[in-house]
Amino acid sequence: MSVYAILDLGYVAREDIVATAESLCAGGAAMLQLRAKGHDEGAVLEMARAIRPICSTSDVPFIVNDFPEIAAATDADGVHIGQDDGSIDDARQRAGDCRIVGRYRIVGRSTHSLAQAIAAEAEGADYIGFGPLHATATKPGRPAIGLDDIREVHRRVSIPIYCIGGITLKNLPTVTAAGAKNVVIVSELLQSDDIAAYIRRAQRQLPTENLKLET
Ligand code: TZP
Ligand code: MG
Repeated sequence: MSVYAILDLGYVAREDIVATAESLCAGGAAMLQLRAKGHDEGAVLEMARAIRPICSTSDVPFIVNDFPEIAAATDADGVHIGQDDGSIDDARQRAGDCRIVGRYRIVGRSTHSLAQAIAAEAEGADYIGFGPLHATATKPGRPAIGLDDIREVHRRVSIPIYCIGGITLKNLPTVTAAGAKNVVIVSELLQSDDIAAYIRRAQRQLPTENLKLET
C-alpha cells in the first residue's frame, strides 16, 4: 500500500523545499502535501507554485494543507483540512473543483477518532488521516489515540485511510500488524539522510494489495 509524504516546513528549510519535493517524488510517495504552519498565505502560495511542477512531472498528486484557494490558484490536485476547517463541500468548492469542466479536487480530512473517521466519509472526504497513533512533536498538544481502533476503522470506512503520528521504520511493523495499510511519516522521513531510499524502505514494509487473478 502507500506512503503519503508531508513536506512540513517545521523540518525543511524554505530554500530546500524543491530538492526535498524531488526526493519525495523520486522515492515514490503516493501523494505529497505542503504543510507550512505559521507561514502566511503569500509565502505558502509561493512555495506551492515551486512544488506544483515537480509533482506534475512525477505524477504525484499535490495536496495543499489549510488553504483551498492556494490549491485552486496552483491547480493542485487537492486540499487537506482539519476538524476545525469547515465542511468538505466548502473546501472542495474553494479549491476550484468544477465537475462540469471535469476538474476534480481531492479533499482530505484529519480525524482523531473512529466517530470522526466515519463522519468524514459520510461528509464526502476522499481520504482521511487517522491519528496521531502516537504522541508526536509534529502535532504538539494532540493526544495519542493508540492502535486499538485501526482495524475497526478499516472495517467501517471505505475511503483510503492514512494512519499518522509518531510512525517510524522501527514501529511500522506494529502499526501494520494492528491493521494499517497506508501511512504518513513526517519527522523521521524528512530528517533521514536519504529521503527517497527511506520511502522505498517504508513502502516495502507495508502490506501489498491482494492481487486479483483473472480466471
Ligand atoms: N496529524 C496527526 S499526527 C501529525 C499530523 C500532521 C504529524 C505526524 O508527524 P510525525 O513526525 O510522523 O509524527
Ligand atoms: Mg488545518
